[in-house]
Amino acid sequence: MRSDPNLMSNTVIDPERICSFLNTRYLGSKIVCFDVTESTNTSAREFGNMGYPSGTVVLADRQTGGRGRRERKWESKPGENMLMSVLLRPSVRSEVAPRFTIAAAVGVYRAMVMHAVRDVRIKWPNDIVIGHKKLAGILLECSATVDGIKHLTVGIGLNVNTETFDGDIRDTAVSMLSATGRRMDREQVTADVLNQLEPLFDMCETDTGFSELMEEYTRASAVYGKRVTIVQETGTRQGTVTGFDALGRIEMDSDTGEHLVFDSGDVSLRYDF
Ligand code: BT5
Repeated sequence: MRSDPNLMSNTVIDPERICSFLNTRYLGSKIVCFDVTESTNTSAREFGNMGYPSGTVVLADRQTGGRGRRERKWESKPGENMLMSVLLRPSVRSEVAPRFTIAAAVGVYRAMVMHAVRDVRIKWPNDIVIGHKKLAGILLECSATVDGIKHLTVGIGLNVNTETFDGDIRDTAVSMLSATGRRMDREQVTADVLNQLEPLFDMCETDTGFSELMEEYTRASAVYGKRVTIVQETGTRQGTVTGFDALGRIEMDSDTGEHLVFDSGDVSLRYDF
């Protein structure tokens, strides 16, 4: 255990080094690192229930149960990537919680641009992609009561230094290293993402802030103006993406002439291009 009680780690990830790159007010005020945990999102949620402050960051070198949406798995080889969850206590209604996925996507996007990773786009709602390959995924989980949000967990898995991927994701995943040929400093990248995220999370708390954020999201979108298929449990709908609304939902003009709005919770999106 290190000397600063807010930086809890005796792991391969060095929180003091991450801190030395941070210029945030509250993100990373407490950093908890694990060599291994089931899922940083689960750990962050537990810390949330224990009263840890907004801005607590949980990092792991390896997850035994890393997850995506709807019971899907998040794969990551030890020592190579960023597995991070941020605990937030925003003062917003629970229906605007999906805004924080949008903010996280823009934060990762900006950090990739800073590191000169080319052709990075955001695939609504929660993927950062290069071409059709996935570089990062975001998993937002919300603990809410009837009174509103208790806390949010924003989980981000970013492929940093994986050279080659195996199994199901062999041909569909990409890393900063595989895209650029450059091995990256994982702690620096983590701090760069956090530095970008803080003002973007703040923007989610107001309608004007969020609409500004949405403009940047739309410019970075892989699907804006494109033909896509929305896949729901009840069937599929095809059309052209016309934008994203104040709750972070996707809007499209369907091939059958309807204007449709979809919530990220219910659907997946498939490229038609
Ligand atoms: C996501 O889900 O993309 C959200 C992933 C969030 C992971 C982070 S890691 C830190 C925190 N702790 C957690 O337990 N989770 C968060 P979804 O859209 O459902 O995509 C999942 C799909 O992405 C899988 O079914 C695979 O096809 C693919 N996938 C899994 N691992 C991948 C990887 N490393 N790179 C690219 N694609 C991957």
